[in-house]
Amino acid sequence: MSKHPPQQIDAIVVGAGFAGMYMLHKLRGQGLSVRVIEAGDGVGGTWFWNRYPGARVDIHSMEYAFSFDPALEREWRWSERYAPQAELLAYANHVADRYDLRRDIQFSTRVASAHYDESAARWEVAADTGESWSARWCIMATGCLSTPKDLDFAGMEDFTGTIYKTFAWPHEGVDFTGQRVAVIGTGSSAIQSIPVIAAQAAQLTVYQRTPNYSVPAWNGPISAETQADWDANRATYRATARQQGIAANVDAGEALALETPLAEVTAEFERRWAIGGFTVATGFADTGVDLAANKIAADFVGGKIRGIVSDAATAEKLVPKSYPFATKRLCVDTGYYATFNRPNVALVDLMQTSITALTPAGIATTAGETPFDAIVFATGFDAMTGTLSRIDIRGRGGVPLAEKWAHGPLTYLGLMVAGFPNLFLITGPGSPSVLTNMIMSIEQHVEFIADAIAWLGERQHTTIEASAEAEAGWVAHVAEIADTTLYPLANSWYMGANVPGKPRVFLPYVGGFPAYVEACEDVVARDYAGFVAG
Ligand code: N01
Repeated sequence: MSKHPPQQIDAIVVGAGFAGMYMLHKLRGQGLSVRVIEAGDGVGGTWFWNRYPGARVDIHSMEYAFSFDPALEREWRWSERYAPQAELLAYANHVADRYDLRRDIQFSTRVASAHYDESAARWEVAADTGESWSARWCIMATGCLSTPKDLDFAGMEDFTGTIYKTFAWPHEGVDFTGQRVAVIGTGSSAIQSIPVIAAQAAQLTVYQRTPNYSVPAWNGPISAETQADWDANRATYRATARQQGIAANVDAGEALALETPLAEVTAEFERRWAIGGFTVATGFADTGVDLAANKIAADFVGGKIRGIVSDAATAEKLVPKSYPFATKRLCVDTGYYATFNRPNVALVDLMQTSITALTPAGIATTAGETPFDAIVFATGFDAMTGTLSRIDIRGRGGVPLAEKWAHGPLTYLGLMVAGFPNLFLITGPGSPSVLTNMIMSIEQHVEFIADAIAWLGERQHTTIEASAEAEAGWVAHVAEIADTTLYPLANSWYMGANVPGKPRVFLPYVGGFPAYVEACEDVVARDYAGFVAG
């Protein structure tokens, strides 16, 4: 319980990543008093925490930047096609400075609870520091991948070397020179860090449970011509990106692979492989919805892996076979597969041997024990719901959000939850979020929320809430669309399948960014249809 009376404010925002920073800027611009509460001691969210070697964005940097202020866009210069973590964090700090955000952000403070007081129509929010706030609006800008999965390996405390976690990397960096290093996991974090660690360590052993599809980034400096082209055509690129959903260059093809001669399909995949990034997955409209079409893409990428990795047995282990192409998050890499050609790199297939425990010296599997100086966990996140379910959030009647979401998240547009008035989620489950350029989705959500609050203010309303019917309709729609795709066939974090006991529900909205924006605009045009204002 708080020792002091709660601080009275208009809006509390949880998290000072890109979502929380822009939310603060917008609401302050509308004259509201706002407090942002952030667990870390700096801004940047994802890019504050994930400082592992090789960490970088996998959407083009110029698109992975705010678009709300043309002056901000003009003055910031990215050095590489895919900016490294340090530069992304510098950008976040630049935004915080430029808009004087820090004076309303409280760092090193973790929100523990948020309870709705029905009689006052306010949120009572308490932090682990003992402080508390009372706010009309409570906005969760907590990120989609911000709570790591619990590490459940036996003997964690027995290991006498050093344990590192990609999602909580030491700020001073790590020098692996001369060390025997293990990496557990082969998701995006591992796939980015493995080539960099391999170049430094004496020996690197990768423990892979499920191989991932990865496509080349072809990262490099941004040329003067590219920069000039972007500067001249910024508005067009931004508009194209909003249509494509992910990024301007994904160039979503409308042709069906199954109705196109195989030689043409292969040529198109080759063309896209040479461009790199997500464009490899978006060439044909049936790749994500038809198993036979998907197999063509899978065979193409499998062929690339076999072509890059010299040892046939290792290549075979690296080729995914248990799920359709791109139904687990596609990775974008720099030299990942080629890293397995290095003499100091070994691959352990956890489908053939499993980890039994960490030992004082290293890792024991059913095949024996291997000594290590360091073990890197790149084991992923309790995605999209993990952070929200760890905060004690209670709505009308004291109902806990975790209880309401026991069988999977229920939201209207991924923005609000019935029974939780004035609580907004930025890029929440049921919104496109992780299937898009996150910055683009963040801007759209922040602007929706700010506009809704302004609209309510103009009408002297003090509350807004999703109706139970609208919520049920949206949840059914999200599930229905997911079922038209191949996504549910993979044991992915999109499905909650990476966390034992988590309900198996497709978490983001897969209908596409343009369709989602249209749905939001339609709701607004119909005076916030599906929401109840009071
Ligand atoms: O996490 P992941 P991540 N024993 O869940 C394995 C974004 N991101 O941090 O697949 C053995 O993808 C697990 O195996 P399996 C991006 O959206 C973006 O890498 O469950 N292995 C898997 O291989 C991404 O998708 C960027 O069988 C275990 C790995 O650990 C998301 O964040 C960069 C295990 C976890 O992979 C998460 O990526 C980085 C166990 N007990 C991340 N538990 C960019 O923008 C888990 N694994 C570039």
